[in-house]
This record gives sequence, C-alpha cells and structure tokens, in this order.
Amino acid sequence: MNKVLFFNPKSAEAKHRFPNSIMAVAASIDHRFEWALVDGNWEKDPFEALANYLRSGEYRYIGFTVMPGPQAKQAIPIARRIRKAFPDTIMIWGGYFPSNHAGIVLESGDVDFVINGAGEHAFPALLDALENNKPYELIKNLVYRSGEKIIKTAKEDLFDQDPLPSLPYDKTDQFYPAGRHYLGKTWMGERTMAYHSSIGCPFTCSFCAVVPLFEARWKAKSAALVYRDIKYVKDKWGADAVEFHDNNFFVSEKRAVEFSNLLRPEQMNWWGMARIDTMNKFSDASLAAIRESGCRMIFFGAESGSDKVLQALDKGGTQNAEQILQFAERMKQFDIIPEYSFVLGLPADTEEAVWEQIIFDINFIKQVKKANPRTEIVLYTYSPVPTEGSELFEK
Ligand code: B12
Ligand code: SF4
Repeated sequence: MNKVLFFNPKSAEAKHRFPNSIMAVAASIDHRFEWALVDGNWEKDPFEALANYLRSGEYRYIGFTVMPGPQAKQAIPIARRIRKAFPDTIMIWGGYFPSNHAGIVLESGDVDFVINGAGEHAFPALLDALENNKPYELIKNLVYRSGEKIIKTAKEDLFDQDPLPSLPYDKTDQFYPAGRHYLGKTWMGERTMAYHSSIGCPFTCSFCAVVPLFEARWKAKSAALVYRDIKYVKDKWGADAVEFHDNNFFVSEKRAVEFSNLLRPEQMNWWGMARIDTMNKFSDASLAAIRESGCRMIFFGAESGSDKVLQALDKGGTQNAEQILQFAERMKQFDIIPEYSFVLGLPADTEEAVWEQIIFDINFIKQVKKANPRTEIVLYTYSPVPTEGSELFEK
C-alpha cells in the first residue's frame, strides 16, 4: 500500500508532449516504489482515472505537477475531490505553481507537502521519511504546514544532472504509448519530441518565475547524455525533431556545439530558447555548426526596444536595443530564424506613458523586421504572477 500515483493535469488542447516534470521525479523513485501515471491531457474524466487507481487501496501517495494557468485550474478541484474521497492519501505537489505559491496551496488544506524547486532528491527523501516514520524537517526543498505555520526548509544547491537516473521512457509508454501520445506534428517534423536538458538560468530578470526557483543557478546535462536520450526516442519511437524546453538551452557554447556535432548525422530539426547577448558571443563557426545540425529557429526574449525598459526589467547581461537589431541581422547569414518575444503594456506612471511605450516597441519591431524579415515576432502582454514574498506580491 505504498505505491505512488502521478497526475499531469491538462496543460494544452493539442500537441501533447512527454510529461517531463513527472518523468523526472518518477525516475527518482523508480525501482524503489511502484508508480502509475494519469495524464489529464488524455483523460475525459481525470478524476475517475485517478480514483480507479486509488480505490485499489494500494496508492498511499499522489503527486501532482502544476503550472499556473489551465493546469492549476484542473488540479485544484481534483485535489479537493481526492481529499474528500480518499482522505488517507498523502498529496504532494511540485512544479512552478506550488513552488512559487506554496502558502496558498497548503492553506487550501488539500495538499500535504510542496516540493519547492527540484524534486529528484527531495521527493524520494520525503517518501523514505514517511515510510519509516522518520523526521522530514531537514529535507531540503520542502514546504509543509505545522499547525497554523507554513514551514519552508532550506533550498538545496543545484546538483549535477548527469548522475540522475534515466528518464523512464519505457514505463511512461506503458501508460500512454509514446508514439501516439507524445510525439506530435510540428513545423519541424512529423514526430516532435520535447526534451529538457538543463535546469535554472544564470540570469535574474525581474518578471521571470525561474528566478525565485533557481536563484540564478544553472546546471545542464552533458551533450553526450542529451544525445543518448534523443537517439533512444528516435530509434524506439521514430522521433524526427526536438523542441528543447530548457529556460536557457544555450548558456554554454561548448555544450551547444558538442551536442550539435553529435546530432548532425541524425538529421533532426530542433529548436530551443536562448538569450541574445549570450548567443551574440558565439563564434561564427559555432553558429554554423548549430545550424548544420538541424537547428532551424531559436527563441529569444527580446522584451523591449528601450534600454530603459530592459534595465527596469533587470534583463541583465549586456542586452540592449542596438544589439537586438544587430543580432537579428547577424542570424541571416546562418539561416537560423530568430524568434523574438516582446512584452507590451509594462507598468508606467500614467496610462499615456504605457501607450507611448507600446507604440515605441511596435515601431522597434518594424525595425527588427527590416533588419531580418524572417524574424518571428511573439507578443506578450505584461501579466506577472507575483511570487509570494516578492516586492510585487507585497504591493
Ligand atoms: C513544457 C512547458 C509548457 C507546455 C506543457 C506541455 C506538457 N508537457 O504538458 C505548454 C506549452 C502547454 C505550456 C503552457 C503554459 N506554460 Co509552461 N512551461 C513549460 C516549460 C517550458 C517546461 C516544463 C518542463 O517540462 N520542465 C521540465 C521539468 C523537469 O522541470 P520542472 O517542471 O521544473 O520539474 C521539476 C520541479 O519543478 C519538480 N516538480 C515538478 N513537478 C513535480 C511534481 C511532483 C509530484 C514533485 C515531487 C516534484 C515536481 O521536480 C522536477 C524535477 O526537478 C516550463 C519552463 C521550464 N523550463 O521548466 C514552462 C513554464 C512552467 N510555463 C509557464 C507558463 C506561464 C505557462 C502558461 C501559463 C503560458 C501562457 N501564458 O499560456 C501556459 C499554461 C500552462 C497550462 N496549460 O497549464 C511558466 C510558469 C511561470 C510561473 N509564473 O510559474 C514557465 C516556468 C515558463 C516561464 N519561464 O515563464 N508550458
Ligand atoms: S534569461 Fe530568460 S529564463 Fe533567464 S531569468 Fe531572464 S527571462 Fe528568465
């Protein structure tokens, strides 16, 4: 009766991808605990799918991964129903939403523990403690209630990624056959896989949810390991393209080039996220190697064409308006499409000033398109989710 049930709440209407968050934590308990997966993306009635497992009486633990937005929307009422119908189940949440809003999540009374940040060490340690009636107070990355108090334990330093156990692709395939469920058609290929090769980010942009979780730290899997996993999925299920979900895939030029050299013979298209100032330091030879390996487009947070706004956003590094334009131009020679995202509607003293900034940025975007007409523009409206304890949250 100590099995673990994982729930990946619905995150999208289509183009479902490997539930990498769940797979990462499931790997950390594989071989020690039996586990099952319910993916809300594929279930008409996810509560019923979960209840089917829980009715067996064999599942003592249930782990939810929750992003803000639709995942939270499905997770919250389902957690409540589970608490009512199966009150003895121990409910553990992880992911960006509970990590950044642990107090609210725990005060609901439906969740027993939150894993705050990386779960690969904290989750098995918590299960061990609960199984053996040992104290869990010293386990890092944990948040729980003690009476009326919310207790947050110390944050664990980011750990090396290569020694972590392999992702459980075969086991996941038993619940939701990967070929039909997790490899979808995109502009890059017929069977696109999602992969997460590094955690955190070395920067501290003020609007970004990655910052409170990882505190400007970044750790990556080696190029060889990333290639090994991708090759496995390619050979077994026919993946023909990769989208990297790393917050910042291209922090290390050396790793990016090593990976590109390994992937080149596989003829797979790929896409990832980067910073303009970081990649602008890459040599021409590195950018050429990245393109030759199949990288067709890279996503960059350009944010704004105003240096003042970039500063206000703590964009950090050396990113500035001039560089944003010049880099778009530079990418032309490598045939890599820059995908630039901008944030419109940033706060200002008056409504008029907000509109002025929007118009300024729209004109700047026109300049970007002139510098490189193939640049893809993504527009976001400023809608921050203030992290508990942050200045914005207090306001
Ligand atoms: C893939 C992804 C998506 C996909 C999901 C596809 C899928 N498979 O279902 C799509 C495109 C649908 C998506 C949509 C959105 N996303 Co999204 N997404 C991501 C992304 C890029 C990767 C997530 C991932 O797989 N990470 C890999 C795993 C290994 O890392 P992890 O999730 O952090 O998990 C670790 C820990 O958090 C913890 N953990 C996580 N879950 C659990 C569960 C348990 C039980 C335990 C013990 C531990 C644990 O342990 C894990 C291993 O260490 C992240 C950014 C990122 N790089 O993480 C953004 C991110 C999570 N998304 C974000 C946002 C905002 C959204 C949207 C709301 C965007 C929008 N405006 O529409 C939507 C809506 C989400 C929804 N529908 O609910 C933000 C969250 C910001 C915030 N304020 O919290 C992020 C951080 C991007 C960003 N930098 O802004 N997203
Ligand atoms: S560079 Fe990107 S991922 Fe890193 S802190 Fe800034 S916005 Fe977040």
